[in-house]
Amino acid sequence: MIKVGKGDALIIVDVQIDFCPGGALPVPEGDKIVPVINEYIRKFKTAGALIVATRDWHPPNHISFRSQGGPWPPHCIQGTRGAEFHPDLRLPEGALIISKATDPLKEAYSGFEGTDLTDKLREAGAKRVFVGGLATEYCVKNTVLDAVERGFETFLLEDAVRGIDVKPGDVERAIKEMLERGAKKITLTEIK
Ligand code: VGL
Ligand code: ZN
Repeated sequence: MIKVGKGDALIIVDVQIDFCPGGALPVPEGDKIVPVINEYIRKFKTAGALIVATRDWHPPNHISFRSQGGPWPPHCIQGTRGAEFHPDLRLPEGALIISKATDPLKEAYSGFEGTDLTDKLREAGAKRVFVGGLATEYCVKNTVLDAVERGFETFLLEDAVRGIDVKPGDVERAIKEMLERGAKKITLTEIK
């Protein structure tokens, strides 16, 4: 069991309408993690931990879009409905929202890239971070690896992530890589 408290941060990655079924870049079963994440939120909130939600927040001409030669259909365009958090996600008051990949010329899968997330976590006194969300092998993976690199003890929320698996095996390989690099995996029942 792990007892959460101050000094911990929950990082919810890109639980947005466009990444859920029916959205512009749907992650299969992406919406299934929402009730699980809500339970994590409840536990972390009760424990006085910091709660962070990242969001993919692209300009309409973002470099990752096919129209610009990138790999993805247009998604999570700033101010559109698809860029909103999933309507059932219960982000508490005081949650820190981190917008990323806002530069038209730069892809940024990690919540740390081009944002002040590191400073915000340090200011809050966070030593451990717990990361879940969408998609496992893109934004979750890059956020987890950056957290490890920055010296945070980093946990992957195994039951609160889903991936795209563009190539079958991508998700499995991503999880393996995160664990090899020092992240640990954990599920809701192990959290007190
Ligand atoms: C993501 C693909 C493109 C993600 C963002 O949030 O994992 N994936 N943009
Ligand atoms: Zn994106």
